[in-house]
Amino acid sequence: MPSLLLSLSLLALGAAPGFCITTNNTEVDLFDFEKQQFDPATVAGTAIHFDDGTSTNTTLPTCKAFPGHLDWPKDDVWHELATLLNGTNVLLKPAPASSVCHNGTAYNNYDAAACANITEGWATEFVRMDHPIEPVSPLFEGLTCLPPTPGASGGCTQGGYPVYVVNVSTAAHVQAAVNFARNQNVRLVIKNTGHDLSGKSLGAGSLSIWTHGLNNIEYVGNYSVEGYSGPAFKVGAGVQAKDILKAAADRKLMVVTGICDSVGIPGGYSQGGGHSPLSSQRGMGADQVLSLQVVTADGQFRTASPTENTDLFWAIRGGGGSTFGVVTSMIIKAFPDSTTAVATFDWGVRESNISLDTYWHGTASYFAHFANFTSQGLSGQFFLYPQEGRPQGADPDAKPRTSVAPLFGVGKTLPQLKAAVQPWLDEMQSLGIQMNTTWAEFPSFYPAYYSQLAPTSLGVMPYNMTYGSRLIPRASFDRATGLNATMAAFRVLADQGHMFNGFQLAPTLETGEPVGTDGNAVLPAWRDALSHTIVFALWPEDYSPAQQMAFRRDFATGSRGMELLRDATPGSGSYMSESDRLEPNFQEAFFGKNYARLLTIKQKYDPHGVFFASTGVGSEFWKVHSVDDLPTENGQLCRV
Ligand SMILES: Cc1cc2nc3c(=O)[nH]c(=O)nc-3n(C[C@H](O)[C@H](O)[C@H](O)COP(=O)(O)OP(=O)(O)OC[C@H]3O[C@@H](n4cnc5c(N)ncnc54)[C@H](O)[C@@H]3O)c2cc1C
Ligand SMILES: *[C@@H]1O[C@H](CO)[C@@H](O)[C@H](O)[C@H]1NC(C)=O
Ligand SMILES: *[C@@H]1O[C@H](CO)[C@@H](O)[C@H](O)[C@H]1NC(C)=O
Ligand SMILES: *[C@@H]1O[C@H](CO)[C@@H](O)[C@H](O)[C@H]1NC(C)=O
Ligand SMILES: *[C@@H]1O[C@H](CO)[C@@H](O)[C@H](O)[C@H]1NC(C)=O
Ligand SMILES: *[C@@H]1O[C@H](CO)[C@@H](O)[C@H](O)[C@H]1NC(C)=O
Ligand SMILES: *[C@@H]1O[C@H](CO)[C@@H](O)[C@H](O)[C@H]1NC(C)=O
Ligand SMILES: *[C@@H]1O[C@H](CO)[C@@H](O)[C@H](O)[C@H]1NC(C)=O
Ligand SMILES: *[C@@H]1O[C@H](CO)[C@@H](O)[C@H](O)[C@H]1NC(C)=O
Ligand SMILES: *[C@@H]1O[C@H](CO)[C@@H](O)[C@H](O)[C@H]1NC(C)=O
Ligand SMILES: *[C@@H]1O[C@H](CO)[C@@H](O)[C@H](O)[C@H]1NC(C)=O
Ligand SMILES: *[C@@H]1O[C@H](CO)[C@@H](O)[C@H](O)[C@H]1NC(C)=O
Ligand SMILES: CC(=O)N[C@H]1CO[C@H](CO)[C@@H](O)[C@@H]1O
Repeated sequence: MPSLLLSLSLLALGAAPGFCITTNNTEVDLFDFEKQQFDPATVAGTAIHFDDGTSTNTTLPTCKAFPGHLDWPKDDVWHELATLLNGTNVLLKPAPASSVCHNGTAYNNYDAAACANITEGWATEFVRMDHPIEPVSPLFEGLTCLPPTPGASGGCTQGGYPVYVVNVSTAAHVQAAVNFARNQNVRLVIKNTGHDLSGKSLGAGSLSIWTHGLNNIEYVGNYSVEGYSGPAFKVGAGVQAKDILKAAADRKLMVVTGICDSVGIPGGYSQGGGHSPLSSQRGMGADQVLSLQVVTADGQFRTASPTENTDLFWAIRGGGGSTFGVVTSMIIKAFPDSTTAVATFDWGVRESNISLDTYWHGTASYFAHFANFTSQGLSGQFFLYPQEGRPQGADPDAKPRTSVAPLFGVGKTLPQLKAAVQPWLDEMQSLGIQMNTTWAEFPSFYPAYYSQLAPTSLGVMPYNMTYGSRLIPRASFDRATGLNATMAAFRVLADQGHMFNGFQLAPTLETGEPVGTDGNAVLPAWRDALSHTIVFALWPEDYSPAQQMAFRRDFATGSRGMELLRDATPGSGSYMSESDRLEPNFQEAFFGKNYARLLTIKQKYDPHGVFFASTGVGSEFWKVHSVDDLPTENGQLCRV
């Protein structure tokens, strides 16, 4: 019987799916912290009662409650919440970190030594990563409480920071916060690491759910579900890239994370998309998710998977954070570790002693090879500096430089990586461009990653900087079609002094293989992209709010700003997690053809608008009435 022999030999090789120990989401236990849930019956009649859908009042309040207004919950109601949360250090009322730098404020906590510490550490991670409310982008808070550095205004107020924080350590805490915010009409935000580049982990007059403490990681062995069979990890909502990279490396595995090791994986990263040095081989962060647990706006703790709450499962994987619910954990794919080669390349007008035109021919040559590089599984990061040391404003003497830092050849030896890029190196040589180049090979991915990407240094974004991004599709880097137009656009932007930080990757559906019958909600433009390119623009520090807005609008939509890249990439989009809050037609740019379906799912699971994220799904129905009309979270949230 040949067929039996065949299957026996396959089993002997361990190749038959399902033969080795496999699990699926019905077999993976919840984390202990997820088993601690509120029973709706026990909290009926309290401030955190569940939404049983029986309310007959269809008139929704126009605005969220606001401190100082009559509708803001009284102290005894907050006290009731604290009691129901049943623990010390659960309901917090945190002051901004820099409040210690300001004498005579309502916080009354001026402390010169503590201020010196905050001031010194301000640009590093330590101030904000373990802080309940400090964000990576203070600009979107409203800059109401800064350490005494140039550009800082005096005084200190709560501004766009949340007022209360639930420091969650159980699913019950999450349920309580969601129910309380819904019942009391209080604005709800979620902070994980605070990396969001549009201030979406902030909100004036809000209650914040702080997920940083949910850092459990469990290896669940071989996981099997239609569309995936292989190793997997279950990760709590607070797990950061550095934690899971290490846990995976310890098991000779790799996982998809970004280039910054402090970004939270199940938070904004996996929910907004998630690009990675592994993306040309394994797709997006959202493609890794096999199943997840989430507390929805009605307070219910749910599983979303290919077989349960499938619409929610589709939407959360790419539809954006703080929109459909609070994720408490995800099960994500892992892959066998492999030899990894890395390289860096630098060339510049001054450094390589070449003409400006030669520089741009070389830079065009680099982009023209992205299709070939990514088809060989290479991913990379590049920087285009308009002029070293003087990034601000137009400069006729600009001496641009490009730095590829690094190019990853995951699964490649050094000779293989060299061979993969040799045609491009030959072209650079024939153009007469001398580059500084480094090469290295590592036995596994983890040391290769850290050889290039330092444990994160970037702790705070400059306050005088705006940015926008664009996904560059294949045709726009193809010499036969759009490359000239793309390079012309790049050049006009660089000539104005704008710096670029871009990524080379091809996270196609075939590489990502998301589970579920209809894939996931990742912006479709990602699937045809060869690059996600971010462009940064700095305004003079003494600009008034009106001047800032004029500058930012001009960059976002003026004819010499990001419009140039939109014109060079017709039909493409922009990565919501590293984007401009002023992006025009954000629904199309960040969600593409998925928008209508995402909005339907949003309205199904969150009919009362408990969750809100600026530029998120459904955000067009709301407006933050910010101080100075700047695009910040420093103001009351109202329906429009
Ligand atoms: C220095 C730096 C480097 C970066 N590098 C990369 C990169 O290489 N690749 C990449 O793709 N992106 C990168 N990003 C962007 C990053 O992915 C986004 O900022 C992402 O939103 C961060 O998610 P977070 O959960 O860590 O951050 P947060 O700011 O805490 O949260 C981001 C958003 O998700 C929501 N959210 C958080 N947790 C949950 C939850 N459990 N349930 C529901 N909603 C939640 C928040 O409310 C907020 O709207 C980088 C950002 C920075 C600042
Ligand atoms: C998972 O599957 C692989 C390949 O089928 C096998 O080598 C490995 O031992 C399995 N691991 C576990 C924990 O079952
Ligand atoms: C219905 O809700 C609105 C908005 O919150 C409120 O003003 C009104 O009093 C409510 N009506 C009833 C009958 O409760
Ligand atoms: C409150 O916490 C205490 C101590 O952790 C625990 O014994 C008790 O059961 C908790 N009560 C409720 C209602 O969760
Ligand atoms: C948040 O909760 C955790 C777990 O209970 C606790 O260890 C930590 O100290 C709390 N953080 C703050 C700032 O209170
Ligand atoms: C803080 O302000 C108070 C009142 O204005 C003043 O008396 C005190 O000297 C100030 N402290 C410092 C350290 O400046
Ligand atoms: C600030 O204080 C923290 C904790 O107290 C400490 O770990 C850190 O090193 C200090 N930083 C500086 C710059 O002094
Ligand atoms: C998951 O495992 C359960 C229990 O073994 C089984 O009944 C179910 O069919 C499996 N589901 C999938 C999608 O494999
Ligand atoms: C290479 O590095 C050297 C030393 O840092 C520097 O002087 C030179 O300008 C660099 N050349 C290029 C092309 O980057
Ligand atoms: C730079 O190039 C020019 C002409 O190509 C040459 O004359 C000059 O010597 C070079 N300078 C250096 C420092 O190499
Ligand atoms: C990439 O370029 C090399 C060298 O020109 C070529 O041999 C290879 O076929 C190309 N690969 C793809 C997928 O185009
Ligand atoms: C792009 O520009 C080059 C020279 O600048 C020209 O030879 C080529 O034909 C152009 N390609 C297209 C598709 O227009
Ligand atoms: C106030 C502020 O953030 N200023 C920054 C403006 O941008 C430059 C260039 O990144 C920074 O060096 C300044 O700190």
